Amino acid sequence: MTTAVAAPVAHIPSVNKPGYFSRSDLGPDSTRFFKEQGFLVVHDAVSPAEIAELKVEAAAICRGQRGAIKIFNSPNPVDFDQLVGLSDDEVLERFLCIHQPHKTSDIIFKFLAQKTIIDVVTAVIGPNVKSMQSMLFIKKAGKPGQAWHQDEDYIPTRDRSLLGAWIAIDNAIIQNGCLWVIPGSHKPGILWPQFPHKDSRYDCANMSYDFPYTDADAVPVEVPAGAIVFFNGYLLHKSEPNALSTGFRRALVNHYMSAESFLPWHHLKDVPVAKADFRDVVMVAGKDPYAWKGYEDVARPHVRPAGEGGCGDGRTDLPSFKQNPPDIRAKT
Ligand SMILES: O=C(O)CCC(=O)C(=O)O
Repeated sequence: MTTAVAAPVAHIPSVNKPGYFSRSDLGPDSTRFFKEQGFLVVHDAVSPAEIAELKVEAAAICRGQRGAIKIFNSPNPVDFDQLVGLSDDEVLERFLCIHQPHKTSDIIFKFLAQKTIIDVVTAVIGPNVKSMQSMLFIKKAGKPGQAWHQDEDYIPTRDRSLLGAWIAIDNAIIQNGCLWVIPGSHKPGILWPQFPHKDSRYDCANMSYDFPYTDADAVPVEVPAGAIVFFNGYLLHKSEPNALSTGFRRALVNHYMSAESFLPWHHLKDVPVAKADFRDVVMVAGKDPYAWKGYEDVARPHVRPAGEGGCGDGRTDLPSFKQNPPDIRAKT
């Protein structure tokens, strides 16, 4: 069983804060808010029983009870034998984030089509929606956050329809590393440059820079367990480290896009870029206009590199990076 102490909720904003809605208030106002600001919070979107189910499932996945998990950029899978005899908390502590858990867990798969998520994605994306990614963040006390980035840096759509649904499994507050967003930063539709930072507050994912906003424009998105934060794929967002001394800040993040758009992700050799369309996707609403192409089952769960022990890819600081910019075509 998981015994960690929950983060305090006392000052988490109520539904009265701009952008915070209850399930029953979803409608034109919440859709308009999302389109203008690029994010939206829905309180009580996931029941306490479902949250309890997710916590148990997270531990089972991290114990290897749902199948193999690969290590990013390594031929070796996670060695689950080393975890035998440890408590759930001790097992969970080993992981920052597992990508694609829906490929191995029926419970996580079910959450791709969670009711509130379907209500919101069909309102803001359109009637035909597919999902291509899930991520299970565990983020125990002391683990790093993620530097400023835009999700379309990683998952390109052709119509800017990418949307993340961030399900809070624990209360997420500033101290344990909640999300931060820059409201409205999705609107220009520009992907800002990135570099492989060496800032130990953040994991190995690249950091965006030279965007026309400052930290003063950022707002923390503190939410209680059971809330879902929805955010646009062009929205600049980050999370800080979990600075509490105990406990976890778990979240399940699913990504969605319009089924009308090709998904030029994981480009295949010999396929012209204009035809690239990753087909390991799950339809969650409406019809798939490309169903005739069929579906693939190629993505596998893998752990994300946290940066502890180094990222192994020439980490740098921004001034040095700018002095020695990479070839523009390879620029990250
Ligand atoms: O949950 C976090 O700490 C970061 C999540 C995030 O940045 C993302 O899902 O794109």
